[in-house]
Amino acid sequence: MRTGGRILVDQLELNGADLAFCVPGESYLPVLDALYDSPIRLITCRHEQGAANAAEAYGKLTGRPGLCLVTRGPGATQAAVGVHTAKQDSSPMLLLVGQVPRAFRGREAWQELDYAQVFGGIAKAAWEVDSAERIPEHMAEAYSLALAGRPGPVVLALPEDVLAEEADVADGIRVEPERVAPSGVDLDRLRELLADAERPLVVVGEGGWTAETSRDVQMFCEANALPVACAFRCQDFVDNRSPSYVGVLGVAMDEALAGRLRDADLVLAIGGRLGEVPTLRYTLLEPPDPRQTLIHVHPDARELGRVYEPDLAIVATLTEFASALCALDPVEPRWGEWTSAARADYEENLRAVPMEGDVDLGEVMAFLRTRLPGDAVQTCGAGNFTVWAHRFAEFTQFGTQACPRSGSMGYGLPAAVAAQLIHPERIVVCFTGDGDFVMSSPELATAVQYDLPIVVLLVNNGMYATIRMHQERQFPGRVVGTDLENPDFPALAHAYGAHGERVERTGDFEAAFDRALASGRPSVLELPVDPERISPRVRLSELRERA
Ligand SMILES: Cc1ncc(C[n+]2csc(CCOP(=O)(O)OP(=O)(O)O)c2C)c(N)n1
Ligand SMILES: [Mg+2]
Repeated sequence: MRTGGRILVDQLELNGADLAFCVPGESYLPVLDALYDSPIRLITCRHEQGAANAAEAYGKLTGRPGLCLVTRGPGATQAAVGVHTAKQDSSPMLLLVGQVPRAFRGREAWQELDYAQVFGGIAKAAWEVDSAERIPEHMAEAYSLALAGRPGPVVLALPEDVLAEEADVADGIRVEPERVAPSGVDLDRLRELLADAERPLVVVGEGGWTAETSRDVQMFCEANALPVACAFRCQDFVDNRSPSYVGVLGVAMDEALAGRLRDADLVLAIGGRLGEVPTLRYTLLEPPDPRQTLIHVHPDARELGRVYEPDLAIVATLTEFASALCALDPVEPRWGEWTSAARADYEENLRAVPMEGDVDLGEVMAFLRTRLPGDAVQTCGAGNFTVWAHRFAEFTQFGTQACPRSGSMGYGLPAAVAAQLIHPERIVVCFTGDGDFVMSSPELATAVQYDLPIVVLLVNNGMYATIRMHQERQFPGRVVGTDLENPDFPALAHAYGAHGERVERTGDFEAAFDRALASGRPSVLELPVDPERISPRVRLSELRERA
């Protein structure tokens, strides 16, 4: 006989879980108690937003569901932001929520929510477990759904009496997602379409990417001299040093790359949803029937034809598809110049225009490109600082970028906590802004508590610059709601027990970065920047003049 809490934790263990993120609640004490003597490491966060974002990042970096445990009502709603990111980003995740006892259900008991209804729109699935006996069955289904097709978040509500009751039931099994290979007919057609192309572009995106997928897609692109671009925040999907790599279809997209997607005559999308960001608000590729010949490969049939009608839709697991691609006879490329021009534009775009002010983010990024080892993990939240962090970074291996494709602020710090727990031996750098950081700064306490020497690079421009930029474009000079009066960030870091410094000049960054690493503690390096340089290509004063 085992309690429901124990049965649940046993299912997590047999599915290979090694980390779980929580804010505790009395609604799921039997689960906590079972974790007391489990090999799963329980990380206590300071806000459910942090716990959920950390779990999301775990799913993104490992491909196995990230685990987040929270209490009912307020705990679950605070965790919602991480569930939303897992959905938008296609990351596997399980949110386990305490629930009122079965006998109180439907009375709007204390902190009671109908989870199927609340999370119905943002999770892949959400339901309530009805008895301890059926926990193995429910958990197998939850793992299977989180991993199948397009990975995503699953929410399970656990009534407290279900967790406390005892049952005599056998364990489930470790869930492995179905692997689906592309058909020979589809591959033949793909090769034919490619042979007819003159300006092809491969676009890689989320949906079950792995290191093998990276290797195989790169091999295929290089063998066929094909240019390959990454969707927003999928920059670690292809080695950026490859002659085939041509850049990222992200926010503040390079115009030359945007032009290449617009002018391509064939787009081979491997994973991804060709969403609003990589298509520049659906303009580079126009729904429903784009000018470009579209081959869309996705593990989930429901994503194919949802926004764009592909000329060839291939349902396949990305790893199987990529390995099949490698086995295709290369096509004699007619697009050699098109690819090398795109590559040259990418390299040109890596060069930063000097910035006003004493701290130049372009130079900081140029230093990090040479200083960070290939396995260093980079995280971020949302803000204009990410435009520098993305444009001037170079990724060489899969699983090194944990950034929210959902564009959610507050993600970077908890994601760095997760990354450093998964990879204790690696350097983990969190890029954040003055607005972004404060949204999840309590997780600095988590980093201190678990001895995680993450390095936080905090770009301080005294405002929510992204919104200010849009505001100045549409309502010039009418600044409202976007100014920030900030805490003393190094002092705040010290108060948490972290290392903290303000880096006043570009030339001081290198030594400060080394001191941060040498401190062996979580570090916050504040980079005060001139608000005039609101984005790598945009000056605040020019925005006003133009308006
Ligand atoms: C959770 C959340 N709330 C609000 C926004 C809207 N938003 C996007 S960027 C941004 C400003 C970020 O400010 P900061 O971190 O200082 O970065 P900056 O743009 O100044 O570089 C805001 C408010 C968002 N993306 N996510
Ligand atoms: Mg800011």
